Parts: sequence; C-alpha cells; structure tokens
Amino acid sequence: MVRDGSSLASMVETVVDSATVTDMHTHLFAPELGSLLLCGADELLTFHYLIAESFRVHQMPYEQFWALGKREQSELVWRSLFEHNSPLSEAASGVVTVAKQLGCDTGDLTFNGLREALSSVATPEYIAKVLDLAGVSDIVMTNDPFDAEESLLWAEMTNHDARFHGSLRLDQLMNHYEAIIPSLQAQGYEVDAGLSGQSLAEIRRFLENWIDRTKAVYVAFSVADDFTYPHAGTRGRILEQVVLPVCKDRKLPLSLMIGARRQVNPALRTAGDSVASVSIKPVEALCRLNPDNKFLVTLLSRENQHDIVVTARKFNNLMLFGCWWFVNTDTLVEEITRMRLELLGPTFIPQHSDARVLEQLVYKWDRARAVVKRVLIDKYAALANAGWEPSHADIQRDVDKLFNRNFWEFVKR
Ligand code: REL
Ligand code: ZN
Repeated sequence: MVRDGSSLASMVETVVDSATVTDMHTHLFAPELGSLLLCGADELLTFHYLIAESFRVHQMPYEQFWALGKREQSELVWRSLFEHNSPLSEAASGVVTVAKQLGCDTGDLTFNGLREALSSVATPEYIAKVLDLAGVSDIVMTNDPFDAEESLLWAEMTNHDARFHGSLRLDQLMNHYEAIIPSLQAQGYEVDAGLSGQSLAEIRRFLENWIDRTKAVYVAFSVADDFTYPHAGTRGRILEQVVLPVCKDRKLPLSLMIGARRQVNPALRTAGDSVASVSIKPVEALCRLNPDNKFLVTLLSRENQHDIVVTARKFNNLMLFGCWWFVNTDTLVEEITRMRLELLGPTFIPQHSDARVLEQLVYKWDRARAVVKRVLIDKYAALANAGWEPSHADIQRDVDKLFNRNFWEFVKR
C-alpha cells in the first residue's frame, strides 16, 4: 500500500521524537563528580559560546568582564543578547528552547524568571527530568586525567551513575607533552622530555590505568591544522608507540577532533578558540596503516565536511560523528547530515551535544532531532516515490542506528 506523504512524515516525526539517544561527546559529568556537573541559569548564560557573542554587544574590556562574579557575568550576557538584541543566534535561541521546556513563559521571559525555573543544584530528580525532556539515555563524558580537580575526584570515587560513560581525553599529552611531564612524574611515572628509557612504557602504564579508572569507552584528543601522520616528533611517537597500540589491544576507538585552533584570542579565555580547515590525508593514513584500529572522527570546518565523508566511504574503520561546535548550526547541520546520508547511508553518528551545562541537552537534542526529521522525511519520500515503501520497523531501525547503535556497535566491534 502506498502511504500518502503526510502519514510518512508523521511516522518519521513520531519515531525520531520518541527515540532515546546516546550522546557520545559531552562535557557533562556523572553526579558523583560533584561540582563538575554544571547546571542552572548562570552556567547556561555564561556558556562560552554566549560569552563570545556578548562581547560583540557590551564591548566591556576583557579583564573587567572576567573580574565580575558569575551572577554579574550572566546578567550582562542576558542584557546583551536578550534585552539589547533578539536571541537569534543558535546558542542564544537555545536558551529560549530550554526556558520553554522547563516551564517558563517565554512570551515574558526575564533574567530572574530563568534563574528561578532552572535549578543550580543537580539533584537526582533534576537530572532525571532534564534527561527525560532531552530523550537522552546515555552520556559520554570528557575525562581529562591532567585536570587536577577532576583527577582528585576520580581517586576518591568507587562507582558512578551508569548513564554516564567515561572517555579519556588526551589533549595535554598529545599537544603539550613537555608541560605535563612534572604532573606525570608526580604521579609516579618515570618519563622524560626526550621519551628515552622507560618513558613510552610508562606513558602506556599511565594510559591503561586511566582507561581502567574511568572505564573509558574511547580515547580522544583534539588537534589544530598542524596534525600530520606518520610523524617522527614527540606527538607522532606517542601516537604510534603508545596510543594506537593501547587502543588496538583494548579494542577502543580513538576519537579525533580535528580543526580546533586554540586561543586565537587568549583574552577571551575559554571562548577564545577558533577553526582551521585541514588536510584529511593524515586521517586517510591513520585508517590505512592501522586497519585494526577504529577511529571516530569529527572536523570543525565546513570546508572539510565533504572530503571526510568521502574518506569514510574508503575506510570502514572510520566512523564520522557529530556536527561540532561552529558547524553545529541549523543550516550546516542540515547540509552535513544530507551529505552524509547521501554518500554513506545511515552508517554515521549524526550528532553529539557537546553540552557543558546539563540543560543544554534539551535544546541541543531538540535541534538535532528537528534536522534529522527534515532530512529523513525528504529521503524516505524520495524512496517511496521510487517505489520503495519504508515500513515503521525500517524507520525505527534506521533511527536507532543513527542515534544509538552506530556508536555502540562501533565501540564494541
Ligand atoms: O571537546 C572539545 O575540544 C570542544 O568541543 C570544546 O573544547 C569546546 O569548548 C566545546 O565547548 C565546543 O562545543
Ligand atoms: Zn567537546
């Protein structure tokens, strides 16, 4: 029976809206990691995306802004982006979506109203409510073994909320090795700057200890446009002789987040990072020369998106994920998701939230679902016109793959 277009669309909408999601890259933390799990209006408004946007409006000198308390900063962001302008940007309009879903009257939204509606304490009930609104069942954290506060908390913790999964983030090790030598040595690892003697074996011991401690589901690092592979320098040796072998032995994917040029404006602090287009040749070489390793890859520049989709056609040990940070906007997510679907079918991970504040899950997943619905409705309608009628079960299977199974099956492969 040939279904009409509107019943196909409503079937896709119902399936996508009711799908529970694995959020495979966030900066959220299990509640047992205490104050690291951020929530509430002040955290939401001082998200670094909004801080960067607010400087374009309030023009306050950087140091003066950073000297303000969190409450004053969030009020200034509010005035700049919600009173002196309409919240039209992706990040600012996200706050409106959060406010609405958490029960505010968005027709008359005020700074104080938002502060009252959102809890600044991550109680178990509040976490459950937000996850339920966002339709998220599983969250992957970003765990930095070189963050002093975080590593202390891990040392004291025996078990944590099973909805939150660990991932080991190695930016410091891979990008600033010399700077973290004292920290490695203080933790009892015999390493030196030249990677001589036991250094590589000791870094391996460090990595394995932290994989065990965090029960990491993958290992990750981000790089700018200076990433090359193979590479004879410090990063290349640690990658070749430690990270790739450990990932292979533990059957863990290595997640590469490529194209973040850090601190182009240091005065903006956490908001000061930018973007670079890169060569995708190092990714091709990694996939080709390490066929027994698995790579999760996301790229930050729009210009790189087509190339990397083609790379994924060539290597099935490469799983593309998410529309990261500056490409996480309505227009670009749609463009990228269409391109991926057209070249790869449903064999990629369309989105991650990158949430830093609990409530962001609500708007990030609302947006992601809206785009996936638009794209899938078009694609299934074209299939139906060609005579291939997708069943409810087909749609459910595809959506579950996109939002869950592609990630977990890749991790477990
Ligand atoms: O994981 C990353 O490296 C990035 O996602 C973050 O550094 C970035 O600040 C994040 O908030 C972007 O969404
Ligand atoms: Zn991130």
